[in-house]
Amino acid sequence: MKPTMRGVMLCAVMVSLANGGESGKIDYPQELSAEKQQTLEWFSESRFGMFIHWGLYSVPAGEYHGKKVDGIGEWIMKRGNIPTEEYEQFAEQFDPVKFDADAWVTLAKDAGMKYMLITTKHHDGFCLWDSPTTDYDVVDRTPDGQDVIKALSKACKKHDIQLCLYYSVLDWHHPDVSYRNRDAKQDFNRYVQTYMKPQLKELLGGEYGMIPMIWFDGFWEEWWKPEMGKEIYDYIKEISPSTIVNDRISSDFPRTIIGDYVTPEQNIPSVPTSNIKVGDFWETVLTMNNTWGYRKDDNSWKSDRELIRTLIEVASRGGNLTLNIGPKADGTIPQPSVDGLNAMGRWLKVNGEAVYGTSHSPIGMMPWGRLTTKGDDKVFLHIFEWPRDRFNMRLEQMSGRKIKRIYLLEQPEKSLEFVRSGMEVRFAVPQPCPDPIATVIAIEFETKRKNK
Ligand code: H79
Repeated sequence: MKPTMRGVMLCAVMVSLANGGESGKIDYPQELSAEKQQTLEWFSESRFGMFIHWGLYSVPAGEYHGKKVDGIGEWIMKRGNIPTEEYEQFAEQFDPVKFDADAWVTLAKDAGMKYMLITTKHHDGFCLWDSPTTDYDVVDRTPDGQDVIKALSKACKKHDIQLCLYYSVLDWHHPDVSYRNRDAKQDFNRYVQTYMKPQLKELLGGEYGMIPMIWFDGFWEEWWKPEMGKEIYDYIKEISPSTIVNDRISSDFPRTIIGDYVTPEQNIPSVPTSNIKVGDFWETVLTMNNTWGYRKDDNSWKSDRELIRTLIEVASRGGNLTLNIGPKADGTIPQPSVDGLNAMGRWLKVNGEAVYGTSHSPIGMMPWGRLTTKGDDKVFLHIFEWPRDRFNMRLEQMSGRKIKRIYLLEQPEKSLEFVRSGMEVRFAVPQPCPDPIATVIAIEFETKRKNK
């Protein structure tokens, strides 16, 4: 599916991740099944979801033996060079007495999110579900012993949120692939056949409900070969035909794209919006501060304005935003994350129509804000710079059709008067600015099929 196009886009935005294997491209023409098409449609309409990084790294929270370990919190095992036996002991302190799956899901729902994406197993190899393939999991090793994925799958079902799963290919704990014991006894293929595949079956086979998307990460180690990526992609098609798979399953990423959607990290694709072809699905994953897994010293929280405008930016380019929280080991969520999400939820309650199920801007970015469209009869203007009196805009490339109505999403019953001359439309806006973060104006056109 347009691998060249995707390759170009990713090279532009993900240079930091560009470290594929040495092997050549594998030709992998993709025919998307009807089931996958349907999931991709759901994915694209949803626009906004929650990422959750939770695991043993939440215990040290950025500090080891009283000393800071720099970098993203979930990498502390490697960056802090913590011996495996010592790292394993964090499990005894992973005691989420305040974990409330319903509360997490409700937080996502109130923020206007449609899905939740959680780390079932991050690079450290610790599993958040009761896996029969290992005892290095939350049920077998922690005091509370609760299957986190099961609890979340129940809560998600109850609140109509889709549960999606993150899975790290690389594993610092598994003896067959861990960088800690590179020796002749290591058997990469044994890990794939007897560990990774059974685990994916446990996760996607039905126990946790239908999982619409799986999000692989940790594709860059030498031992992970393009054939293995293809094998896993095909395997998922077999065990869960509706589940869409992200691009990072390919070890040659981003040069070879296997997968159904593209996942830029900490970055919104910066190519002109007109270069993103409709039908290419992507999702920007983003932190609310500077870490994925909880770090007690990271207080660089994004403002409400930055969060809301980022969501608009992403939607105006036709993508999804999956925004991360890093809960603490006791199951609580840092308050600044909760506050930011609530602010987004309040904005979406008024303006959600201009985000969910929309398409990218027909005219790129404007100095005053961003645009989204819905169907062929609605354009939404997300205004960042509120005009002092009148708003002038050229409608070229949008619609030559008659304007039916112009109104603010926060006051939909009140039409704004407008004057149209040729391709230009002019209208007065109320003062003061209703929402300095972003006020949305809807322009509704006459539909083509009008029987009058
Ligand atoms: O889970 C979060 C991060 O832990 C994970 N992805 C998000 C969602 C992530 N880990 N690393 N990165 C993202 C950045 C990757 C950096 C890399 Fe490299 C540069 C991979 C290959 C080259 C660092 C240097 C790791 C290997 C060499």
